[in-house]
Amino acid sequence: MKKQLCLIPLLVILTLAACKNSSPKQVTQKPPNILFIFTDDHALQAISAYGSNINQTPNIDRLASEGMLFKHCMVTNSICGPSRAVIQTGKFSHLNGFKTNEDKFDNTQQTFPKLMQENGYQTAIFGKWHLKTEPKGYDAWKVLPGQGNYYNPDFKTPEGNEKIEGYVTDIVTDLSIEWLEKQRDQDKPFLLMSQHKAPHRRWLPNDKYLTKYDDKEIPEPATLFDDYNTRASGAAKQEMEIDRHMDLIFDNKVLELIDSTNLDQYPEYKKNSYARLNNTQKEKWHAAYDPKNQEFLESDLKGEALVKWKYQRYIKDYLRCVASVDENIGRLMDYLEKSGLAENTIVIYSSDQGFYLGEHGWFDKRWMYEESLHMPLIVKWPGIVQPGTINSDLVSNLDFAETLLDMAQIKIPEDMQGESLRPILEGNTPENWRKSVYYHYYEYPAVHMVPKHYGIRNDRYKLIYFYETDEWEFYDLETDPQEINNTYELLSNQELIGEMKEELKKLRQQYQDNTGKAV
Ligand code: SGN
Ligand code: CA
Repeated sequence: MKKQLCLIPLLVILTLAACKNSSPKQVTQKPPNILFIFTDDHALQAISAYGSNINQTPNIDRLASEGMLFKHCMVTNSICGPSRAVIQTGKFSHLNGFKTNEDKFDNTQQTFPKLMQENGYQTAIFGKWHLKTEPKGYDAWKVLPGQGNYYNPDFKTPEGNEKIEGYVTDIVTDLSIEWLEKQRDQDKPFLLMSQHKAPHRRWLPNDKYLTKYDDKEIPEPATLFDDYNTRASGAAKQEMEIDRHMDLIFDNKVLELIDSTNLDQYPEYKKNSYARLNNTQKEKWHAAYDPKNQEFLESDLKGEALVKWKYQRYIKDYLRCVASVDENIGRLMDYLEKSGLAENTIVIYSSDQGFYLGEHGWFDKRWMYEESLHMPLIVKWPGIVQPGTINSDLVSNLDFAETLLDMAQIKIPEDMQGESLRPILEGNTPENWRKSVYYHYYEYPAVHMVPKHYGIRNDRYKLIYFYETDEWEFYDLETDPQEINNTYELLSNQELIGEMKEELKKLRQQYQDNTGKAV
């Protein structure tokens, strides 16, 4: 108790003296707890609160009805490790040093959990981390090595490795609840980051959901058979098509196709995915997939019909993984209610980037197009956020570190590059709020072969520069929300494009990005 009493006056002073955006009137009596629930590759198109036409997420919707849903939260670099590094540091990839999944996070640098820890918060992280070096700034942590596994996963802990039997989404929640209930210091406010592997590729659902949607046909996206006609050259050269690159064995789980001719191609799958299941889990797996696979093999599908089948198998497994996420968000919210913590706990839901659920014929992310640029962001803040609000401002994962520090009434360092979302959460978007976001993707050549690019998006238009081939794309999101008409060459767009190039130059300067070719 004593420690907490000391913390409050200190936080008040810090708030009055130095917060970038907040006003002193909002200082609460007790610093709030923060529960940050984060997933991997969860697209807005699969969340009913975002208007999904293919999925129901009752618990995420419940969170949205109690908080604020951000329609336009955008990632600065649509890939896992880089998105997480931006969140930790509040700085773009070129400054935090983690530009691609191949990089290693410099864990000696300033991060928001370290600052929270130094300012009296108790901090913990469980689940997916993906920054390679050990988590720093956390009083407690158990993280998945690399991508982690869905079934019976291993965890890295300060005490060494630990294998936990069960399904990863349930386990991450179990670890989170256990820490809240039994391990944390009850006298301190907390930051708990509960970070899921799901619904990352290769989409292994919990055994209880293996037959969910079996009796349904999931609607296809309008651009499943995109021909990439108007685009720069990269779109046709990528390797993320359901048609050509989604693997019937790896991804679609037709294990019957493994035979002596291809056995060597699948050792990793055998080792890390299906092979990790215990006998009971395998039995359920076979009971669910074998009959469906038989039917598929007998139908001998080709061409478009095969793509349609692969899409159904893919999307159903993806949504089954999301079902576990939604269920576990409900479990955590119930726990907060039951324990009396809900009243002073901010709950945030987000995911490292968006994902293609068949749009443009794709799975995966990386591009600056809408589906992978957007991240879900929902914030419940009792007493501050008006329940059930929808916000349309342009916000970003670049803002998370500053927002969380501001929520905790901790001074925001000058060198962070985002903005605190606190005024927006209070219902007062500042007049000078950003009018455009800046994006830069670097991982090429690499898996899925998406070329390097940077660009700018405002509330209506998007300009993308594939600088290694010197190609541009320009989209009007109002008249072409699916981004199928690149109108960069159109004469009538030239003035607007010129203005956006100027703005792009300014943003690169403002954010100190000298990487890639100049505009
Ligand atoms: C793995 C996946 C890719 C995925 C990257 C990055 N292949 O390599 O499909 O793009 O991770 O994902 S898999 O065969 O292992 O599933 S990220 O979310 O971690 O950035
Ligand atoms: Ca991801």
